[in-house]
Amino acid sequence: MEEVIFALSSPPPPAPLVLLRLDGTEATARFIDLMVESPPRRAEDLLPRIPLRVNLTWDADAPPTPAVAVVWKRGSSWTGNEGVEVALPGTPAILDGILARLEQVGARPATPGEFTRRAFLNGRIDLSRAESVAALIEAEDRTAVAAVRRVLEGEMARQIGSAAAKLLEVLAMLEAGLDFSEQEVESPGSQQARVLLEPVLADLDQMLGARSAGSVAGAIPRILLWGRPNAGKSSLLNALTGEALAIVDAAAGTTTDAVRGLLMESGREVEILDLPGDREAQGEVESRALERARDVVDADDPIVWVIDGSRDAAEIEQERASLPEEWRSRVRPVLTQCDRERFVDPQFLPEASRVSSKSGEGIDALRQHLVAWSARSAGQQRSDALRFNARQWQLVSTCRDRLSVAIVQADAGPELLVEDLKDALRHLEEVTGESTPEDVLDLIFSRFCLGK
Ligand SMILES: Nc1nc2c(ncn2[C@@H]2O[C@H](COP(=O)(O)OP(=O)(O)OP(=O)(O)O)[C@@H](O)[C@H]2O)c(=O)[nH]1
Ligand SMILES: [Mg+2]
Repeated sequence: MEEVIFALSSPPPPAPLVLLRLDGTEATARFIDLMVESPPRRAEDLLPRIPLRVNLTWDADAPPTPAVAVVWKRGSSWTGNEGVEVALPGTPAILDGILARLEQVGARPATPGEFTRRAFLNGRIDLSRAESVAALIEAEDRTAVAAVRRVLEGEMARQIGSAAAKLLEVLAMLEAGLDFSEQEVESPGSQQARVLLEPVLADLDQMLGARSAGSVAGAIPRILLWGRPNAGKSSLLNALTGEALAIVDAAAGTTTDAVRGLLMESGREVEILDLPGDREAQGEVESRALERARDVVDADDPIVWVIDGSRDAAEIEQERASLPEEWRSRVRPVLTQCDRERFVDPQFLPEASRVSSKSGEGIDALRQHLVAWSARSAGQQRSDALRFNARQWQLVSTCRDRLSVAIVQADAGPELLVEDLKDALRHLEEVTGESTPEDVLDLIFSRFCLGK
């Protein structure tokens, strides 16, 4: 039994016409209560989905108000509940009377987002779609609308769902192995689990890699740090974020996995990704790491080309010539280590920022530049990418990180692996609302406007 709620889901009156929505188990009966004097008086007279002209008489003394109503049976409305949509004149005095009458007969005003929440609870839409309803309302341009549409059409839910299903499959196998270890049910060994989990990790990386910045509320743009081994990329990440996120070492090839950081500047956030140095891979693990890094740079996020400015100008020139042609429009050179005695001539590469991660010189200015740059660079214009909002991005990214740890530690035994995987899965399921805690739902739906 769902309480009957109501709200105007059109811009506020005065207006020539407004749309009043009723939703809940006895929505039709409450609507009939608005028709004191005029037929039809019984719910059976209202045919579902067929627009019906009626006169609303909320008060015996007031003149009847002409309206057009559409009744939805349980299971066929947008929320999945019984519902009525009424188009009526948006005259404030009339509306006040009608809404007051609805309250008298036992309906109550909806809270912001309550219709969408009901649709979610009834399984009509997943959480990523529910959130995109809010994003659609806030969308500022056609690109944003196109991106939101793809989420509304369920693409995000499909991709997340498919990754979750694969994790669940591995979990089920591992758990069967644990439960029946005496009964000789074969449990996938760590090697096999790894083989099954690697593609899931790749899928998540791809989802995170395909994510682009945009004007959709909450989306975070991303910048990549790219360059030769030992250029000073990890040091730069640490200096820009003010945190010791990445390991720094004089040995070339220190960074083997992407390290994420968050830049914050005048209320805007940008994700910054430190990648392994560009080099010939030695060994299988390294070659996989480099392959993954190249996939990330092949997406169209802006790239900071980090250069050790103490190197020979001719060598740097050569490196520039070897950068892929397609990158040209999204590469920004940064000469680092400017505290060193030997440093390239100021005339050389004039468009490059000159910074030192060691002394901090130029770091604040670079941070400001990067945040401003990310807001107007290429990734922004794409409409074909899925866009995660900040909440979704954080969840998928955490899941990805947990999964990556799980894969590395797979040898430590199935019990630990099961725990890691469950943790990863929980984050993923929160994106679509499979396992979203009540207070998070409250927070999400409270961001909606009234009548949605
Ligand atoms: N003097 C000076 N040394 C720096 C600076 N930035 C980095 N270094 C040194 O350069 C070396 C390499 O730095 P990293 O930040 O690890 O370089 P990286 O590009 O991340 O290297 P890989 O991860 O191996 O590709 C370390 O010994 C750092 O201490 C700087 O601004 N000034
Ligand atoms: Mg590094």
